[in-house]
Order: sequence, then C-alpha cells, then structure tokens
Amino acid sequence: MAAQAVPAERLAARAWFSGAKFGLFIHWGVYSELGAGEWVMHNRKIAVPAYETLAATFDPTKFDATAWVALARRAGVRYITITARHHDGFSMFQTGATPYNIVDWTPFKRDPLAELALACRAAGIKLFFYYSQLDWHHPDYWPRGATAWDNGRPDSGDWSRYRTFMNVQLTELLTHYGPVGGIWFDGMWDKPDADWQLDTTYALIHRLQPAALIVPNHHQRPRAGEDVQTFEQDLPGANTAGFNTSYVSGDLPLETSLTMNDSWGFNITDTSYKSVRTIVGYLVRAAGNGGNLLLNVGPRPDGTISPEFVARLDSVGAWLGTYGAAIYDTRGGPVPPRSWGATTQRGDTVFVHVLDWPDPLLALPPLGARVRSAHLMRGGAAVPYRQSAAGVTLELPPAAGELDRVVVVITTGR
Ligand code: H79
Repeated sequence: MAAQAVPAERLAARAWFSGAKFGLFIHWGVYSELGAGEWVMHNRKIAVPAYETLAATFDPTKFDATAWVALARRAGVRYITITARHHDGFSMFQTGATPYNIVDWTPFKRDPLAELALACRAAGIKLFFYYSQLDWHHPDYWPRGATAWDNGRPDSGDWSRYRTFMNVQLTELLTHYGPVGGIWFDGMWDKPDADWQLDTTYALIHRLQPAALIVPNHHQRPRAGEDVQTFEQDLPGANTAGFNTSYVSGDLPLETSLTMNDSWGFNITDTSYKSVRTIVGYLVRAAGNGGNLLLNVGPRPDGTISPEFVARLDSVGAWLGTYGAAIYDTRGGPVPPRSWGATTQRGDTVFVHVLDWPDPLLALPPLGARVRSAHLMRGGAAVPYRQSAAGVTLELPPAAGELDRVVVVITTGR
C-alpha cells in the first residue's frame, strides 16, 4: 500500500503515536500464577490438560483497573498495551470463539480488558491489545512452528479454521471495548512462512476501526497495512537481542519494548531490575531515535503490581514531571544518539540530553541552524556555548547526581 493510500484517521493516529513517547506494557495471564514468566508452558513442557486445570484456578481478586491506570498516570505513560491473549492461548477477555477465556473458564468471571478500557478512557490513556498469533493450546494451530512440540497436542488441525478464529477474536476486540489504540501482534516469527493471510486480517482491523494502529512484532521489515515498527528489547537499529532487524523505517513511528527486569510475565525469582537511571536512559535514547519506549510490568496472579515495578514507574513519572517537555511531542533531534546521550527537538528548540559525559565541554556537530541561546532545563541557568562552522560546544555544569542534564538550545528556526 503506498503511503498516500493510508487514510487520514490512521495518519493522524500515527502522528499521535509518534508524539506519545512512553507506554506501559502489561503481561498478565494464567502463566502469572506460576511466577516463572510467560513462556512457562513451553519451557516446562506443560501438557494442555494440565495447563487448562491451572487456568481454571485463575482468580485475581485484587485486580483493580483504576489502580493500574492511576499508576500509569503517575508514571506519565500515554498508552497501555496489555496481553489480550499470549502464546499460551488463554483469552484474557470475554470471547465467543472459545470457552478458554477468563470469563467462562475461571472463578473470576470478570473481563479485565473491559474494566481497563473504561478506566483508560476516563484517564485519557489509549489502550492497545497485544494479540499472539502463535497459540500453544488451540487444536487448529497446525502445522506447528518452532515452539511447543511437547505439550501433548495431536499432530493435526485445520489452519484455515485457526485463521478464522483469530479474525473472530480480533473483531470482538475491536467492537466490544470502544475505540482502541491498536493491535500489537506477536508470535508470527514462530512460523514466518505460513499462510497467515495478513492482508485479510489487516483490512478487517482497518475497516472496524480506521484509526487503530497495527504494531507487528514479527522482527521483519514493515509490510503494507502496518503502522509502527516495534523493536523488542532493543533501540531501533540495535540488535543485542539477536532477532531484531537492523532496518529502521524512515516513515513509520518507532517503538522499543523493554522489560523492567529480565521477564515479561511475572517472575518471582527474577530480581534483575533495571535502575531508574537505566530506564530513563532508554526513554531518552528511544526519543532521540524518534521512537517510543513501551516499558513492561508483569503483574502478580492476584492482580497487584509488585513494589519494585511501582517504585520505578513512580520515579520515571517524577522525572518526566521535570523533563517531560524534552520528551513528549518531540522528534529525533539533529544529532543522532551518541554514547554520551541523545537529542530531541520541537520547533526551533533542540533538547540536548547529556546522560553520560564526565567533562565540562561537550562538542556537538552543527545543529543545522544558528544557536540563539542555551540554558539548563532544570533551574534555567544559562549554559555558555560557542559555535563555529564545525559545530557547537556547550559548557556543562557538574552532573551532581542528575540522571540527564538537559540543555535547552533555542535556534533561529528549524
Ligand atoms: O511477549 C513477550 C515475549 O513472550 C515474546 N515477545 C515479548 C514482547 C517473545 N517471546 N520470545 N521472543 C519474543 C523472542 C523470540 C525468539 C525467537 Fe525463536 C528466536 C524467535 C525465533 C528465534 C525460539 C526459537 C523461539 C522460536 C524459535
């Protein structure tokens, strides 16, 4: 699909997404009960009937959508992306396509996505649904792909029925919850060459909600109908995770999804939490790349969110309270991300984010416009500078523990 064929509603939604900069990812499901991450069914070769029994005990009585959204507001996120259905195949929403869902299969009997959708709408936060195309439970996910060969499923199934099942569920997600931000697809990498008929599914989504964005985590170059290029555990263009493409779209909004420890789903033994400094560094470097940060929490099986997650989200929110103007509604700045930090810009203002630089002088390449003034974002003190044809040198104050010394550089127009 050529760029001009993308309808105005979706272009506007893409522009909104580009400016949003910070989202909260939520991985929550039956797997949370075992406290060993969202891949536990595959990793421990749990048979389908055993996992079904586990699912029948899921009862998150302390789930409170308004509390989650209040936390999201304090953190300063503009959108939430939540697992509607992960690879384990369990639907965390009311669906007529299978009884294997939270309303019909569990004592909880509530639809958390409906409650979250209401709370998000009241708070002005957009809600996206994560939807796994890979399914370790559905009998029609056949032929299988790279994963879950040891769960006791029959070696048979009707692939076209599975595609229909997905389209029915996506129709429900796009018609029962009001306007949604979009669908975040994952798991296609399990069998990338299968006949997914993406065009049909994408057309269905765009017909049902013309402003809904399609965010595909297939680790490939973006295809027609897709709206965002998302990178898992990596900044755009980086590939420390080993499965991201080095190709970075020049016209689609970008996103980096990131775990706060080393797990997506609740993991009771994973205490490798990133520091607030590291998380702010990702947010700044993502913005410097022109992208968003989608920061993950894995709530507990009772529906509460661990204090380690809450504390970090509150700290990032407090940081954004001071520095948000250098992040929200910016685009990537004139200097591409560097080892010392990154730049963002809005109009004729360039924000120089100094994350890690030990010396008083920081030399930048030319900014593409003359500098008129420079001051510290926090406190407003003037920052001495020199400019020449070779670039701009800033004279920085000592860091004094600040995570990011943001220098506001006003130029003569960009
Ligand atoms: O939902 C979270 C993860 O459960 C899911 N995506 C995030 C957001 C995810 N699981 N695994 N991956 C992402 C990484 C995929 C790894 C792969 Fe492979 C390596 C896919 C292809 C090669 C291992 C081997 C899994 C399939 C084949």
